Amino acid sequence: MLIKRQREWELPESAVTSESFAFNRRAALAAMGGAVLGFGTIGSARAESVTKMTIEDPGYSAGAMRFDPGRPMTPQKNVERYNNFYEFGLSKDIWQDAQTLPVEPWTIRIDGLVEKPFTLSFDDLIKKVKVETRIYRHRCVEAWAITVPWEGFAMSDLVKLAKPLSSAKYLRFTTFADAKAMPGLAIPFFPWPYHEGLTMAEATNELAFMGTGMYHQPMPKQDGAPIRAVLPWKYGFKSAKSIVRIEFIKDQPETFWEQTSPDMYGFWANVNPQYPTLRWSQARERIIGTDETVPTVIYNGYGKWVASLYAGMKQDKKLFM
Ligand SMILES: Nc1nc2c(c(=O)[nH]1)N[C@H]1C(S)=C(S)[C@@H](COP(=O)(O)O)O[C@H]1N2
Ligand SMILES: [Mo]
Repeated sequence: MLIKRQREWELPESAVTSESFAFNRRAALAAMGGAVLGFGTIGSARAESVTKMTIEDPGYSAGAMRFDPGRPMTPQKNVERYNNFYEFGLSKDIWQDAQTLPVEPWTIRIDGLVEKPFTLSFDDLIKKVKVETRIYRHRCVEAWAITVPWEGFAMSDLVKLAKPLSSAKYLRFTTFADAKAMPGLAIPFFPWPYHEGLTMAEATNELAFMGTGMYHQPMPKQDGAPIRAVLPWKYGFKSAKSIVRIEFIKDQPETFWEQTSPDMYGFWANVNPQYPTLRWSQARERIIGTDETVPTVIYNGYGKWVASLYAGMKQDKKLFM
């Protein structure tokens, strides 16, 4: 059931001002030729040095490097202690609170326009797919970025298992929601549970991934245990965490963020530095774990794999917000 919500609501002031403040401060420092400071405002783990990723690193095969991120991996600790998971609150520092997420047993409901709706356990699902490592860049709409060695499987494997009917044109993902475990559900203006969507073509694109772990370990709760979407060419909010249901549907689903803030966050949300949000630029991104910002690239640099998905479409703001 949808709780009454405020359609004009945008990201909390704290989240946004921290971003614009960081950039302004950086620009000011650069202009003064000043020393580089860490952005100490949101958690200190971020200031740690970055691990240099090379193909020789133990455990990461050439396969994992198939989509060469071209950047060092973000230290594990930074990825695990700087999160967006609004079910646990609006701060980035929810990793401890998220430990109440009950992940065992975990079941996923597959329904809608499929041959036969079914529910399967996470443990059964993982036996039916080919688990691999992929190192991807992740670009949040708030203009920060991480590079993560995910473990998981191709989203297309899941689509195959689901046996969608030809009438299915979209997928709708729903996240676990239990007010007992998740204090954020008490924030009334959000249309809980968190829900997101993709076209079938997007979900079966080679890049679309279901994450079940990172850094050779099971997915931490705060990062979306036990299973989440990983869609590296889109803003991070498309990658729903802790998924409990996948519906195959005919019409484009309205997403959590479209319902919350339709002027800011759209269905497509493909990364593009040319389209600012209403409130901040998308031209650059801040690399978590460093004090660097770098230019943002269209489709987060994954255009080679995904640009063709949008070839017939109007290349306007809608596609990139
Ligand atoms: N269920 C759920 N999924 C979510 C979110 C959320 O608040 N709830 N935040 C999204 C956003 S905005 C981002 S940037 C990524 C963050 O993933 P990370 O914390 O593992 O880096 O998760 C996405 N998936
Ligand atoms: Mo995000």
